[in-house]
Amino acid sequence: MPSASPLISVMAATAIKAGRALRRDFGEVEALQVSRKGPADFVSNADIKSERLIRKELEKARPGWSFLMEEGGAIEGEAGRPRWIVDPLDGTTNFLHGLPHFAVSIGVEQGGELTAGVIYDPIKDETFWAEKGAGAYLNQRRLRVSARDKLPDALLATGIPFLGSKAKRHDRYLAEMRAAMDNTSGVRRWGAAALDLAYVAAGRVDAYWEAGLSPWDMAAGIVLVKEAGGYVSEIDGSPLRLDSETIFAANDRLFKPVGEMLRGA
Ligand code: LIP
Repeated sequence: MPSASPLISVMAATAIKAGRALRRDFGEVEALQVSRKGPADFVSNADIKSERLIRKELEKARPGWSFLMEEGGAIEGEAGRPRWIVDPLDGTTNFLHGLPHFAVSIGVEQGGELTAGVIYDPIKDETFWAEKGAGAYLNQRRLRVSARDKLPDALLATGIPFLGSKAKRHDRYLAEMRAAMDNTSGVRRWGAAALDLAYVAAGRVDAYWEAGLSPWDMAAGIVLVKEAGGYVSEIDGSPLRLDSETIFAANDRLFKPVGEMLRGA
């Protein structure tokens, strides 16, 4: 990897190891779709196994760091040390249904700031990574957000609220979606927020918005978008925090027009 720091190397090796295990389990899940019991227990097991593996590897590489993990929650390390923010399986619903689009996401927060992120897609074998000040990359290739600047050309990604969504804003969301339908070249819903953010960084989509995410869905992706030259905020334009209710990310040229479109909806 070009100019990958030792930290990124540890994160990437860990994400790839966990991702490969998930890919093996995914083969089982596909087979379980047709069984009467279904794959639900198997999938929550795969999720937990993935998190254990990640925790073990990261603890070995950087003893004393804190964790914030989807399954295990907050684990305090030594005071003043950085914190890992980990989603061991982002896109769980896709995984459960045998849809080959999911990822492992590992972010680092230091002194209240997100400083590094790795997102690994084990099906496409794509490692997205970024470190503050060092740029964003896909495998060996430097990433840059897209250069599109006109709303009618913009392709957006989103997360559609569903039963159990934390953010109760379905009507608001429908208005936003209507505005996107009226004004842009289309909207995609892939079902893995970490990859949606990685795709903004990679210029595959021009903007992304969703509500009701958790810190582990967003942490690594935020670093990727920023290091690829994009912007992130809440949908209402206020600064994004890890506990924000909404997220909006876009390339530098469309951040204003797409943001205004969503807010004006
Ligand atoms: C999921 C996200 C997805 C979102 C879901 C959930 P999980 O993460 O990737 O985009 O719509 O609400 O947050 O639960 O698979 O880690």
